[in-house]
Amino acid sequence: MNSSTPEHHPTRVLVTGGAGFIGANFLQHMVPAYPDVAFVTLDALTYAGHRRNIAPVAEADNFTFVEGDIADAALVGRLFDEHAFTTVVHFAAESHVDRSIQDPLAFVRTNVVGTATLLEAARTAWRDDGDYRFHHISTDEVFGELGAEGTFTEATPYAPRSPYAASKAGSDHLVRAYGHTYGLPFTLSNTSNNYGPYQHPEKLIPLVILRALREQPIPVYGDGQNVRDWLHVQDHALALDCILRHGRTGQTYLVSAEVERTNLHLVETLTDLVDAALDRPAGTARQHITFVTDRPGHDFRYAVDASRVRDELSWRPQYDLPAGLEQTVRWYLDHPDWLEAITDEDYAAYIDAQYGT
Ligand code: NAD
Ligand code: TDX
Repeated sequence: MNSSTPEHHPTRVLVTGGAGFIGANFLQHMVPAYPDVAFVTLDALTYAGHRRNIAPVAEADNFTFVEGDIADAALVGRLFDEHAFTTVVHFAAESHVDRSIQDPLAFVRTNVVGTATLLEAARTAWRDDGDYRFHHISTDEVFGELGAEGTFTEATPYAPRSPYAASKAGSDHLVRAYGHTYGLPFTLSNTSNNYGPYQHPEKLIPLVILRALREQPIPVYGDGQNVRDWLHVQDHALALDCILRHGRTGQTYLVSAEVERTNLHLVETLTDLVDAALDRPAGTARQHITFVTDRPGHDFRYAVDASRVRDELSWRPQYDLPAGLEQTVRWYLDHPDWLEAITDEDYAAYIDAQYGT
């Protein structure tokens, strides 16, 4: 293993969680961009993963889909043997904070045990001095919450506050421990809230678009003054492409477009965009905004300082928030079949349990 390689040249890449929101956007960028690189995605197709998210790359010669669990050590070991991966890009996770409050152990199993299983397989397979890299995708939520001022940096101490954030923090610690103890060549990124096409409508932005479209109550937790920092998922995919090839081994990169909004401001913007796109009278969807009981332990504010990824790797976001939100609203309105498929009986049961509507 070489822990000081400055550049990495991926050849055979295992992408975990490729049928989910960010993984699918990443594959839709990478598979056509690098036709000589083989991509294998391993995804358990939980409620959050859908084959139709990877339909645009499914037929490509350099793409293979494997249905399975990252915590299945025998399967993961067999895939390493069969494909001789040079690279792992690890997205697979339980990703929704509200679900982690209902069922924390599912998060520990996938996010902690699943990540450890992948790390063990990589450590076992990568015993020579080859050009290898394990890139771990994580979240800014590992740093806890901010007050009205300040930003997270790569030096911010970990202080996770939800079971989701704690399980992601555990996975980050494991990745760094494998780097330190075994010399496993890794990079790690902590990203702010993503938005864009193919996001499951349990998350705020697609949930609001869907419910504005259907003229259903639009739930805003607490007083709507919590702040999130929003990054378009396609900009995230470009940042990951950059970090994977040019990021320094053992380094962490915080990724964000550094665009903060209160939830209420964002929800009002989205409802207005949906009305405009559907030629409805202004204010139609706003009438459905409903303040509901706050999320337990709700983090007040996230804000990320992304200067390292900008300065070291010259990455810049392409979308500003107004253009990104408009494109996103358009995408959901233009994909009624996708919305129909994803809002199945399980989704209805989840919404009923979560919101009672
Ligand atoms: P997602 O929930 O949309 O997708 C997760 C994918 O992982 C799904 O396809 C699911 O089927 C798969 N999966 C879940 N458990 C699995 C298992 N045990 N084995 C194999 N596959 C499994 O999540 P996302 O929003 O695309 O997030 C991807 C990654 O990015 C996660 O690690 C998440 O923590 C991180 N992240 C997300 C955001 C965000 O705003 N969405 C922000 C920062 C970091
Ligand atoms: O119905 C809602 N009403 C509401 O007010 C929902 C679903 C959310 N919210 C609030 C809670 C948050 O302050 O909106 C904000 C965004 O909520 P989510 O979309 O659930 O995202 P968040 O909890 O911020 O976490 C997201 O960003 C970081 C992803 O789900 C994580 O996977 C990622 O790590």
